[in-house]
Amino acid sequence: MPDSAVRTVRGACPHDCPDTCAFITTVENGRAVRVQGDPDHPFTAGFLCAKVNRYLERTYHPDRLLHPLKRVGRKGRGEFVRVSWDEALTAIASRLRAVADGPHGAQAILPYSYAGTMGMLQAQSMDRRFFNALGASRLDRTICSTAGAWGMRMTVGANVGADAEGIPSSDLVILWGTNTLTANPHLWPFVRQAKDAGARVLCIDPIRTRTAEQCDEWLPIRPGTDAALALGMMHVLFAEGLQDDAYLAKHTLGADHLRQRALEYPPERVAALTGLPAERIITLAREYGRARAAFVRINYGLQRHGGGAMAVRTIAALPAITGHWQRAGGGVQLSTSANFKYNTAALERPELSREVRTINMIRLGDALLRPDAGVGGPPVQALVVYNSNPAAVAPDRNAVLAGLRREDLFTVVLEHFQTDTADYADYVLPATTQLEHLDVHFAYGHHYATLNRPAIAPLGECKPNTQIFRELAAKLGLADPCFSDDDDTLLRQALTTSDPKMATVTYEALMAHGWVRLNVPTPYLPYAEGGFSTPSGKCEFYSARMEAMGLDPLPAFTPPHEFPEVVPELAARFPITLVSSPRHQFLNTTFVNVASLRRDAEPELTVHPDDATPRGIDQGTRVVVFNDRGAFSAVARVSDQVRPGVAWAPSVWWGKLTSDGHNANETTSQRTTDMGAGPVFYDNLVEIAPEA
Ligand SMILES: Nc1nc2c(c(=O)[nH]1)N[C@H]1C(S)=C(S)[C@@H](COP(=O)(O)OP(=O)(O)OC[C@H]3O[C@@H](n4cnc5c(=O)[nH]c(N)nc54)[C@H](O)[C@@H]3O)O[C@H]1N2
Ligand SMILES: Nc1nc2c(c(=O)[nH]1)N[C@H]1C(S)=C(S)[C@@H](COP(=O)(O)OP(=O)(O)OC[C@H]3O[C@@H](n4cnc5c(=O)[nH]c(N)nc54)[C@H](O)[C@@H]3O)O[C@H]1N2
Ligand SMILES: [Mo]
Repeated sequence: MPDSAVRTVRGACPHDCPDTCAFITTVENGRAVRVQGDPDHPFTAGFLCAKVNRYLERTYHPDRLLHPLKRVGRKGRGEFVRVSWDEALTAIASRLRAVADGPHGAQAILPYSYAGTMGMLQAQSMDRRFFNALGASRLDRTICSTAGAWGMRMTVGANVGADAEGIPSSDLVILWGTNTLTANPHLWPFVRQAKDAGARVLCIDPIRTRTAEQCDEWLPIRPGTDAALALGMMHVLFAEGLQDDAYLAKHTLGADHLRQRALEYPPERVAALTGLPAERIITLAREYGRARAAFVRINYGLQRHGGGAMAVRTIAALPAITGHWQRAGGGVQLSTSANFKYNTAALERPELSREVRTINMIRLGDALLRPDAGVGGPPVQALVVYNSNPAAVAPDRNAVLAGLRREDLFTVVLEHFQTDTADYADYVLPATTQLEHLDVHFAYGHHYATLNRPAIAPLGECKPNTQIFRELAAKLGLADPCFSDDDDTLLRQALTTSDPKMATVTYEALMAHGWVRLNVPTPYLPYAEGGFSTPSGKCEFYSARMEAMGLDPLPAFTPPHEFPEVVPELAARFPITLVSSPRHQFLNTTFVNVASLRRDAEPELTVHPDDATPRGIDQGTRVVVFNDRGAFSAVARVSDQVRPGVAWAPSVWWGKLTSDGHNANETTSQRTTDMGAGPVFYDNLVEIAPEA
């Protein structure tokens, strides 16, 4: 096709979001001129979010990295010179080889990646092969969802929940620990349909988010107390006979134990823990128990606390008590991701690997600085970062930056932009964006697989991650023929699966339509007739697996690490719980450098008047937010949009784009959740003071 022709290309939004939109790019004279949501896609419904509407501004941003760079200044200063691909790859390969052949072996090399793109090819194929064959340390990719995924697994067997396309049939929708309009906006049209048909919509969140504003009611819960609320609801459900005895008898394990446990959570006790009135806890339970099909949308916000896995496990038990799983629009959804069974073994080739140690990505600070602090194994001497910006997103940022500053650490960063992390690199390699490479996507908020075809040629000298790792493998002499597979071959390998839910997801269907629904009914009712994938095949109120792990086998309230009642001395010094959840216009740290989305804004902190007044904080006061781990500054907004004792710092800022160079992760800790070793970003006590 001549380059002058106007054409449209089907793609997939690559970002870490439940919605995984199907988009259509218009290309004119080789340049992308428009991206729009696919109007035919049942979930995308023809619209894109505030951020991805700016995808072209990001793609053609004047700061896009277009050539390999080599560091010339001190680490962190961001001083680089342009080098050729051959020079960069030769130097990287020889340094990685030297580390691998050194006293600590290849385990001294650590890959660091997350979901900057969620594509099966650009996020988990050639890169994994490369590090497997090298014998590098493994990375436990915990930074977002592992606590909740474990919680779901323990109760229902897998991270598989109710289908959002059933929501229009719901008569009660509970948005629980999720800011839908910001983090999952394509769910909203389904919620609207339910609302228009008479459903009540509730939001349970310590912050009156833009989502809470649109709901019938906001329940301002204390952070980290959701399990207590769910147990309080169970107390009332059982006490008032609102349970579904037939479903309980047929499809659950440990119902009698659970009923006993719920007796320990009378509304008065739950009110003291959650900060919600006892009367409201009772009426919430009644609303839930009397609903025909209540849809509970939990998301990852509520599991970023010490007891996050238990909280998800406990909430996930609710629809089995009331039998709501049996009806369209009923149930709990954390994710749909486990329904997608791409052939990850074919993509990643785990058999190329040997026994190596695993490092939890949220302990990056300790891994780089204090290997003795429980990380274990040899020191990290080389770090290869892609699809992630750990210098801004990882907790305990002071430790992370001190680690990245180590002169003996060799750091390579594959990026679109000169991020906080790229400033610490020895070599920066320019990567392609979604408009420039091939990929295929799963989703975690719906049931459609999506193909992404390249719409434009790579800008400058950019290369796809797959190609960069292919070339590095060649430079290192990794001989396995799998390193010659091209991206089309990888795509075909991803699809070689006999899983029945994937039967519709064929190469031909993707090429012809761009996206395809998994082989499941609409709406998909995963547990209507039981079929739980737990060891017992039942919904496990009682979990022998948790008992074997030394945990409470029954749902329980597990307080946050930094819960004032548990750590009164700490709370006396740092009385405010800081929630640093996403700013509407940012996607983690992606888009923070896009001018039309940042709009010269500065980091903000929303504080309740009860907390602001005694501290002499007014609207617009510049404040410092601090604890023993670190500090960052922000401009105060005084508002009852947060409950007293809670402050909100919309995130995640690039340190280098703030006035003091810091962000909220200066204050967050490297502690982990009860299961899944996940992060505890919102389990974070701080103090706030006007800046001196
Ligand atoms: N615009 C935008 N969209 C995004 C993202 C983004 O950065 N920007 N990030 C994406 C990613 S990676 C993820 S994981 C998802 C996250 O999306 P969500 O799962 O919705 O998570 P968060 O936005 O982290 O938190 C949601 C809400 O939980 C509340 N919350 C905090 N602690 C508690 C608690 O203990 N209990 C309850 N009930 N509520 C609590 C917060 O106040 C917040 O309003 O969104 C994705 N979508
Ligand atoms: N305080 C606080 N911290 C948080 C959170 C929070 O709510 N509060 N959220 C947490 C959560 S939920 C998550 S998921 C993590 C997310 O943390 P990250 O996964 O690190 O996400 P991003 O900050 O979006 O950084 C992704 C980077 O990948 C790059 N990238 C995108 N596509 C490609 C590609 O194809 N190739 C290459 N080489 N690079 C690419 C982007 O340019 C971007 O710089 O952050 C966590 N950190
Ligand atoms: Mo996330």
